[in-house]
Amino acid sequence: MEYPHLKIQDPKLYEIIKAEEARQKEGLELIASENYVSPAVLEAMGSVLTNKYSEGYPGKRYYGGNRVIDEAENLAIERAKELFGAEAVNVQPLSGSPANMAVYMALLNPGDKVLGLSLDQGGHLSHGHPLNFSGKLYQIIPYFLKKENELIDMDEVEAIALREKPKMILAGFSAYSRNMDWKRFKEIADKIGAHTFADIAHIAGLIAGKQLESPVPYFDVVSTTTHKTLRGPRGAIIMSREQFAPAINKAVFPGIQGGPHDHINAAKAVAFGEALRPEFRDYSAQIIKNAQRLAQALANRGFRIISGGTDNHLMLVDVFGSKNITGKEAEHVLEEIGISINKNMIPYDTRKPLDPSGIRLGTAALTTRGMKEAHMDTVAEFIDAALANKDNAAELENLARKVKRFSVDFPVPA
Ligand code: DSN
Repeated sequence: MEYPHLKIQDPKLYEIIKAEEARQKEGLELIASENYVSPAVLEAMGSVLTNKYSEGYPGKRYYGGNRVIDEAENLAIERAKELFGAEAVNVQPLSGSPANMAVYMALLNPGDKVLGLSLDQGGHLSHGHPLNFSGKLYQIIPYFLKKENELIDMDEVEAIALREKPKMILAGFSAYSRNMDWKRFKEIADKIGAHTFADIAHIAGLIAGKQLESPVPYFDVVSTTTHKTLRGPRGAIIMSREQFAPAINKAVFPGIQGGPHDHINAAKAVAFGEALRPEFRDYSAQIIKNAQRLAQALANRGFRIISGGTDNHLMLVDVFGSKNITGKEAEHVLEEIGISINKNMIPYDTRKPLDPSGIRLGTAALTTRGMKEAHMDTVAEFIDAALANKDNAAELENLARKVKRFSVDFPVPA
């Protein structure tokens, strides 16, 4: 991409951006929460809509001059409703954690009990980690995966829910590779009169692309970030039943946020428009096919995949148990050869979060670049070879050259 003004006015930052462009082009992005947006999304993000202040909501703003901004925000809302079949949508959350904070504020009082998947088993900081607002302000009752099969144990969720009677049941994850039983979560919540809140940040694109079941028909509230499999700008939205919309809106503004980022909300509208196109279904189907092939290719090379495989775009790999290399070491070695991944705790990990037993891999970004199943075999080969040669600098250099040659054949949208 060209940045003619930056190049002249701020060459230092221009060089930094160009270096990041090169890194993205010449390497393989396997961080499960990342993706590459389209040039149209980038253009909306770089538009003059960033110049506006528009506290409030369409038709009810605290500043003048918002006629055009209202149109952009309404477009984003209408497209999100159509995409997910939601009754009401708030498109203003700046990111996933503030979106989730707004949901807590709308549905609960401080001190209320919430049932959420434990972070070290695939949950998220905002689902109740002790250092996060969620764990500090609310009483979090964690549920865990079944040790034998590393799956959410819905009977255990039900037993805990009946015993603890939480005010809200939270279903969602940042590192779980299997389908969610949304309907069963709702049935459990109904037995105790609890609210249902789904965080679909990781799989929103796969739901929008009609590849995975949606919680929207069952749940009270559903949040998602917009930049992962959904392939939009960094940000989030909150979908809800109409009855919860006033409380959600109040919690987002003035509860947590001030002026919305109108350029980002416009870019969300662009991304939702893209996801409404039929080809987005093919894209999301390909993400899953690629993830399943990558998991299989790694398993064939002796890596243990948590729960034995994946139903979505991501997988957790027990590199310590499989190859005696820690997640931290694996992240470092793979970065040396141009592959970005993140270290990750595996269920019932005996190691620590900053040097855990696992790594997390996702295929949304590589699929955006046009990769198919056969390419996943090559990616698995690179990963395996790098970890096997972690102390062999010459071989790592050789692999880095191969990764670069392979990567540049798959253009990054820009
Ligand atoms: N940081 C995101 C992820 O990697 O899953 C979640 O917030």
